[in-house]
Amino acid sequence: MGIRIALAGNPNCGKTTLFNALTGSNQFVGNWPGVTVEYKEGKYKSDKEVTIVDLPGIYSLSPYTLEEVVSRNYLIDERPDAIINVIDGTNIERNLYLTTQVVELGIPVVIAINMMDVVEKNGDKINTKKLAEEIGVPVVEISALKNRGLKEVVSAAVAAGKAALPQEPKHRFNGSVEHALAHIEELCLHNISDANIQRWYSIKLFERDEKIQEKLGLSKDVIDHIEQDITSCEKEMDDDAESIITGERYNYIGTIISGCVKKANRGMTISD
Ligand code: BGO
Repeated sequence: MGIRIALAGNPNCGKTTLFNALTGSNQFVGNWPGVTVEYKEGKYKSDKEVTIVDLPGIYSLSPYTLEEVVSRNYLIDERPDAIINVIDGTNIERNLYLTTQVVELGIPVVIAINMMDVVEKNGDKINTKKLAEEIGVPVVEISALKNRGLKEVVSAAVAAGKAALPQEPKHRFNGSVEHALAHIEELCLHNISDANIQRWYSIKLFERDEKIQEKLGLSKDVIDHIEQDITSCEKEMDDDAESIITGERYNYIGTIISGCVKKANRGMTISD
């Protein structure tokens, strides 16, 4: 049985370089139905049972750009067997913002920290073991350009996909957000066919994502109920729902970075 692995990551993280290295000349390039965003699919050159899908480069799974909508629709509708979340190792902090969202989809994720050749040249240190523990998914160091770690990352993704055990995201929001999310799940998500994706949907509904309200076909009554949960949380936290979620993601990333990444001191030192 074939395995489908999607590559997801920020623009410029090296996704195209990785995709080309994995698929060689076995690629198909097209457009997503109805939109001009490019679509790339190819067979993994060392195992034709493995299909690699290159998703558009994105910073978030929000509904604000065409690329974001195409990528997230692919992930939630097509449900690949696993996701390789490609991260630019020289810019981990910014790249982890997408990671915090991708791990909520309930699809097995493997993080590929790319550009390790540059990270090492810069003298920076990334504690990948700790990073894997903190986020709750396997982490593999790679260099797409130097062909390093590529077999390892595909093997990890194939294993995760075959095991079909989506990792439970480690991150939890503030108590009052979690309370609202639990209410939202109970109200309208308990009977969707794939239970693993409930958390992601509940967060999107908390953020008042209209595309998701529509997709789930929620009645006005249900939307009004959800609105009560959101506004009471907003009052309690004195902020709007989207900013609450974004702020908490950045706080979480801050703690991960301070525990797992050590940048070499490249600042000027003044000596006598
Ligand atoms: C240019 N290591 C290094 N050192 N560079 C890498 C690696 C890696 O592991 N992986 C990718 N790159 P894309 P998206 C470039 O094109 O795959 C480089 O958007 C240049 N081009 O070669 O395009 C890669 O698909 C001139 O760099 O990313 C590319 O995710 C000077 O990262 C860039 C320097 O990779 C983005 C670099 C004319």
